[in-house]
Amino acid sequence: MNAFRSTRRYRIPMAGTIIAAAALLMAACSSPAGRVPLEAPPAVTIPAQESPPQRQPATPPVSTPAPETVKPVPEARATQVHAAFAKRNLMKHLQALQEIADEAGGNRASGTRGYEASARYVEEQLRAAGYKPVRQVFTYWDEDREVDTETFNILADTAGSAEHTIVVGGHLDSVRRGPGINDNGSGVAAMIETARWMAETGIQPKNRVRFAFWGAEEVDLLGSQHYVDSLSNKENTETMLNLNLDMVASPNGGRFVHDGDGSSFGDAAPAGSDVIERTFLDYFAENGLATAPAEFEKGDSDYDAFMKAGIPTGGLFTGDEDEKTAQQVEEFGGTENGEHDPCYHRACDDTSNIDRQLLHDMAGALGYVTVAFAMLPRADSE
Ligand code: DTR
Ligand code: ZN
Ligand code: ZN
Repeated sequence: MNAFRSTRRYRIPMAGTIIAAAALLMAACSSPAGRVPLEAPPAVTIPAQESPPQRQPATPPVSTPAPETVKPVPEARATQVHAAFAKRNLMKHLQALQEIADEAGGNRASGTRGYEASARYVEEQLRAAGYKPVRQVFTYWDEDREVDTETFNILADTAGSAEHTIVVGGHLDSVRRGPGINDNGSGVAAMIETARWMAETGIQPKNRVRFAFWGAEEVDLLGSQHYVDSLSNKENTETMLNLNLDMVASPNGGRFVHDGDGSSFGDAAPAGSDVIERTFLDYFAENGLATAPAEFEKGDSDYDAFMKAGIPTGGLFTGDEDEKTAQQVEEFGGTENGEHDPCYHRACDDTSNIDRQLLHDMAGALGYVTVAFAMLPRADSE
């Protein structure tokens, strides 16, 4: 699989090019007629309530000469956020998830006591920060064991307008073969710390941020699909965007940002995904950190359900079993021809399988982009 192309993509963010696209994103998700894509939209027919809205696939965005991004809030500029996350204890969450797996037979897979204990840990962390997490239960047929299995997502909301909801998602379950510390304890740790950081800074989000810890991703992306399928048409159009975090601390990894504008892979991510990508790129450029685009591959992670539903999507990834190219070594360091994560889906995906610097870089990016969208619209945007 060639999930991403390693192209250096430093870019100095442009002052004064900010808000038009983001404002359209917001207007789109509150429009009574449904989401309005940023590019000239094909006609969209919203069917009856029983089935999820079937949108026309977004037209591949044409390249824009002056990229629009979402401006940072003044008190949360990219370098400040990076510095703030460098001091946050992300590893403690990974150590806790490791202990949970150790006590539960070596994994945290959906439907097991390792998953239940992982969920309780996440819920405690969220409650201690003032959130009120809820479980969204669903069942699925476990083909290996030939049993109906019950599992759940965990959802926790900030204050802010529900008409412009930002879903920050990452899967909480591991495979049965290992503890899943990079895949996806790393994404979970970044989400918990973003939630805690937002609560601690006292920031008042204008738009609701919903932190979503998905179940059964490793079965077949089931939790995120269940969530999207459960949205009414109104809730669908009120979902401003999805940010996906799945594997963000690969030991031989890179800083991969999903190709929302289709400039690298020509994929048709829903209109608005370009703004998300550029906002992530601003964070990395401001911090002098190299990135490379990651392809949105169907069926690869929890962004899939959102994309199929026409919801703008973006996210971060640091690589799985693919091998590192010479160019990626130039950009990110590491070992040429080594797997980005040699312990992918293995028992050795433990706390030693983590690039801590990468974890902090990516968690800061999540914090920055989440808050940038949560604070829209900004009167002082220029
Ligand atoms: N679905 C992930 C691994 C994975 C493969 N490609 C991507 C791209 C973006 C994020 C994650 C992934 C897993 O959980 O195994
Ligand atoms: Zn996995
Ligand atoms: Zn994963």
